[in-house]
Amino acid sequence: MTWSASVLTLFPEMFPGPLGHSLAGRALREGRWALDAIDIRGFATDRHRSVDDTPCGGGTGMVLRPDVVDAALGAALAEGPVRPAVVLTPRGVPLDQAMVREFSAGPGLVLLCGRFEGIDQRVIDSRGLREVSIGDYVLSGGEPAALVLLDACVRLLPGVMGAAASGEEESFSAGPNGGLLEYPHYTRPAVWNGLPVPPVLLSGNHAEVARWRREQAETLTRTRRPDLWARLQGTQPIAAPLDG
Ligand code: 6GU
Repeated sequence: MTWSASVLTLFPEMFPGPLGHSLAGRALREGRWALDAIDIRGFATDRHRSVDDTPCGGGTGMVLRPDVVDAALGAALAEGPVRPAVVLTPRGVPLDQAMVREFSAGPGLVLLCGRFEGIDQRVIDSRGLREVSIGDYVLSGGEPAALVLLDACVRLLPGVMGAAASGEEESFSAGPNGGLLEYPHYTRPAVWNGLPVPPVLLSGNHAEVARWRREQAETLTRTRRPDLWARLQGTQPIAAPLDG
């Protein structure tokens, strides 16, 4: 079975976008995954093709209508095998590599891209949609987040990455780098703009190289990502225990 993504959006022309290029694009053309961008507006029922309405309780902006979104979701979910349905929203659960591995190992995804101020919560709740965010900043819509999530999933599919990079040596994996941030990379020339490659990397001493890379990865993780470092140490970042 082909890993297949259906993306519900008001801007279907944004897809495949960057995923039509490079590794993901080649894999898409080779049929290693499939992408269907579905225009939510195609499920509008009134003569104005309206998809949104004013928020109950007042406030700025517009909210996507539950009837229109539900019809679009129903159409997407009826296709092929049962797939997890995700809504991309800044208030979602933060995306991480464990979630990416879970989605990539499944049959595919149905992705709902938020726009305007939001989506009527009743359709999210009644369809059991998983609310997912890609980080602590605000995008103007869920489309770039959907592209990010799909890229992360697709690169883990069999035959997509090739032999060059096995995916499991990089940051956030349980591979040889142990969930640390990646160490820095260098290539020739040995001196560039007066800047030398760290001599250990030219020493031919594989054990020394491995030790240096581990130290670099640990220092980077400790300084840039104290949250990750604390988790790897089996401790919590400076927060009071709930009890005791
Ligand atoms: Cl998933 N959507 C939007 N609109 N903004 C975000 C996001 C998602 N994740 C982080 N910021």
